[in-house]
Amino acid sequence: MNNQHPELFHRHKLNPILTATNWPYPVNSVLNPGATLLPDGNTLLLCRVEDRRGHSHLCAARSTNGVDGWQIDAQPTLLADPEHFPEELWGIEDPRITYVPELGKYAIVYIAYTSSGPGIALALTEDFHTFERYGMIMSPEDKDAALLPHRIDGHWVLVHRPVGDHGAHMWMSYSPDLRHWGSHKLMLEARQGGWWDANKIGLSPPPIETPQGWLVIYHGVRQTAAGSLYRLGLALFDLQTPERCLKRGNEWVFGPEDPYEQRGDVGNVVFPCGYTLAPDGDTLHLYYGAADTSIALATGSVRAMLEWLEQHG
Ligand code: BMA
Repeated sequence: MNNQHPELFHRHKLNPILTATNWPYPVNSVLNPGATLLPDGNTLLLCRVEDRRGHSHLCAARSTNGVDGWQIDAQPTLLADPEHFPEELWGIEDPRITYVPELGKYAIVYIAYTSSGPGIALALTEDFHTFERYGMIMSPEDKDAALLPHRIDGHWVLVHRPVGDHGAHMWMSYSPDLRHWGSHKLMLEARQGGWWDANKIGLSPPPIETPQGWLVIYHGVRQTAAGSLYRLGLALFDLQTPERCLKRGNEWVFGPEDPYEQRGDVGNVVFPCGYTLAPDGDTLHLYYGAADTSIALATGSVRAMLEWLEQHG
């Protein structure tokens, strides 16, 4: 480390843990994976895979330790289906996985790239082999979305990031049936001016439910003369009224520092879409896309993140 900041996340020494060369079929890049622990204890990553047309699909990789020995599906696991879902014309991207006990299923919230820009789509699955597609649930331009794992006051809750004339901020919307969404609430605004998270922010992995509140790892995008710089920050939200922000850190906690994060198809990007929580309930494995080219792993402690927010929030 070249500075004295307390580091909340520790990069795995095998990083990047997955690259295009690991894939069983020809691909350009692998990035931005959703993640979950399966009932057998294995880690499943649902990776965004970009082909040489520039279009993405999703492909599952499974590992017993969440680090190496990945078993990658021999074929794409979930392809865009523009014939039935014209909204998926230019591919599907950036999945966030939430296990929903009430349904006994995983909800996969992903980006459908339409001819009018990116919007948000939903699919449910029990096994990551067959999928129940709900199609698009938020129209463009909208990204960076995940479902909370249970209803609040009878309604499902979606975090998402619509883009408007006044910036790109995080919102929450509510639904009785996962299909019809309303009661939109502003959740967290991008800051302005010189801040690291000025003008454009978005959810990174799904919120983490803790006794203190929903712990949210979000990304901030800084525009510089050299291009965009994607970094991560922390915020905490009320358990019962999840759009209510309790604390927000002023400083970023993770950013592109290693060569595989700084160089690639889109340099200076760390972009997590998923995590797994170890059986100790504290050790977090954060899986992130590095420079839109490969997949990397960093570990952290939920307790340490909450303590950091106490001091820096
Ligand atoms: C965001 C998303 C991510 C991507 C990032 C950097 O807007 O498209 O998929 O990793 O830009 O290119």
